[in-house]
Amino acid sequence: MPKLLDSINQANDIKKIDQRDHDKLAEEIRSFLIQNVSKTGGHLASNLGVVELTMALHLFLGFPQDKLVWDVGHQAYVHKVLTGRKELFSSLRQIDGLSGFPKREESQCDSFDTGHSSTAISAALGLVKARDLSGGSNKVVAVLGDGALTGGMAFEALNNAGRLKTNFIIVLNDNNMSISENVGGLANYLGKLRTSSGYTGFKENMESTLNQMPGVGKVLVEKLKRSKDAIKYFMLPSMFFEDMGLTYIGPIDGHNISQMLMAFDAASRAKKAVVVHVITKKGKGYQLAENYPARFHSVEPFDIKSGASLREDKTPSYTKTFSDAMIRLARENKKVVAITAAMPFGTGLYDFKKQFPDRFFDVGIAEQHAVTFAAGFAMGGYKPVVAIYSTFLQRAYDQIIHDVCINGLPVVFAIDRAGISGRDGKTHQGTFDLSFLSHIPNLLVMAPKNKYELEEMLRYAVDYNGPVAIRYPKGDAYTGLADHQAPIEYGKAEKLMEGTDVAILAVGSMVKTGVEVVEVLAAQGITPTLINARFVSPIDKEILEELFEKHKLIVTLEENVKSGGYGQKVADYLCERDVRNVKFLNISVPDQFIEHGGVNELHQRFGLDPQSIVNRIIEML
Ligand SMILES: Cc1ncc(C[n+]2csc(CCOP(=O)(O)OP(=O)(O)O)c2C)c(N)n1
Repeated sequence: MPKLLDSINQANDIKKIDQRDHDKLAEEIRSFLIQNVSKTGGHLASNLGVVELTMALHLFLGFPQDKLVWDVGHQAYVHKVLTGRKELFSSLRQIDGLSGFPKREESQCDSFDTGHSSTAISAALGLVKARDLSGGSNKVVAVLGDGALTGGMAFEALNNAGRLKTNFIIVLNDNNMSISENVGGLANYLGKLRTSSGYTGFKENMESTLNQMPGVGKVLVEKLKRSKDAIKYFMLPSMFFEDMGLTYIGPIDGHNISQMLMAFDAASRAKKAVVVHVITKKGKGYQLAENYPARFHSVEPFDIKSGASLREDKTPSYTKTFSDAMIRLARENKKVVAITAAMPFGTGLYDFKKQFPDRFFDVGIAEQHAVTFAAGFAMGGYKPVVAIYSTFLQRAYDQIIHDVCINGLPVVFAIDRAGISGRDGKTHQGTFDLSFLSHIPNLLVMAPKNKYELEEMLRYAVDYNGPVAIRYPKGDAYTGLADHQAPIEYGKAEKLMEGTDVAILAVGSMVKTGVEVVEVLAAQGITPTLINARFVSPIDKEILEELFEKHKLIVTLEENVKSGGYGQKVADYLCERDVRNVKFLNISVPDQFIEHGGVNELHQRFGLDPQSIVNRIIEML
């Protein structure tokens, strides 16, 4: 029998499927997702959870005229399947292949490029206003998860949407999970809503029950209606949204398409912003993902039967190094506390949480708050270590400056996934942190070359009486450079090899590449000096003076965009000192957004692999 999915080849094709076949189509989509993601890796559990929700939205909306904005966007795979991209799934997250996130370049049906959390309501509200001002009549829907609702921007947008006098639908996809369990007062509140019969349900039941009471019923209903607000306060937990000026509909079973269609239809009649609260099950339909939704949030290729990853890293990663080091430091120093913004697993703080539950703080997807919360903690005499991925720390730029650095507070930023992080693509590459951190006064910025140096830097940072940022990449931290372990000294680089003619200064992850470059050059009779920069702020001017004297070419290597990076700082010093007889080569990430792909492939594409670097050095010489 032909598969239903075979007849879905472009947007809106789902409307041709008989309603009685919807469940079967949902099943086919789930199986399609599991098969494909098991081969390519990707976000699985969230997508399995939104199969019926996405189908209902596609039955309700018309593409591309209607606008659907996915929050984060990691759960847009089903949307991609339903908009003519199913044939591309074998290339999901591969270089030049299908992106794992919404992308307008890929399809007219993607309304907004996303990857970071809690932006959907704001973006969609902008689309609503643009529609209204230009006299349009298209529908606009934002879909966000309960995790995303812990982000401050979502509240700012709700606050703004409360004044709206035209239609805007906000679907709250509540699966009771962020990547890990959702945290905080809001999660508790949603828990209450989930178990309530719901505002609409309650109202209807109440009215029909009372109306049936002979004599008094109708009068009572009218009275109750007039004093609706008073009653709602006591009886209806949905008041949070209602009081902000939004209509609340729910909770609705997010795996029941006809119920959702009724809710969307009702929601579309309101001349205001409406929150439709749907309850879904993360990982639905794949038992392992239902049981372990956090593990199956984002996966490497895996074996479907056992769930085992097919690409398990055997070598110690920087994340694991950080994880172990934090536990040691916390044992030694009672003032060390750890903060994460909804990423206890990703950042490696999960073990810390288990051992020191009172000193571990998951603040939700709230990077800005995490940083200022850390500032307060430091002001109160503690040593907060805030572990955030490079790309998500972008959000907290002002908090780093205004709350931490202006106050000169001893907050440690442990910045994971720095540099080219790979398959999540342009919204997730950590290629800007050196630029947005190394110009901030008072802030030390460091990058370790390997596992041992990360441990040393963390120790140094915890002892240091001021703000420190340490950035390190995803992946292998055992870089084979264990012999070089000079103690960390304020602002001092580390000389790894002494040579002539060429001096290579490498930052963090690029030190290993530097060693490989030196090996290739040595085979060609060139013996460079190799420096591990260690500090990107402040830079080691003393060592630069020495290098300027003895070398003809200075080369900097870093996994950061060129603008504002380490290389430009060195070049600036070179100009400042008016050094004329030394050439300069800046090897860095180009000033552009880097798409998804394997880290090595992307390094090669952008000239950050050893051979490309060797070629450029030889060219310069
Ligand atoms: C600013 C930011 N911080 C962290 C993340 C990492 N992240 C991706 S998805 C996710 C959880 C989202 O939870 P929810 O919105 O409930 O969606 P679900 O996956 O449960 O469907 C997190 C923390 C992010 N994308 N953006």
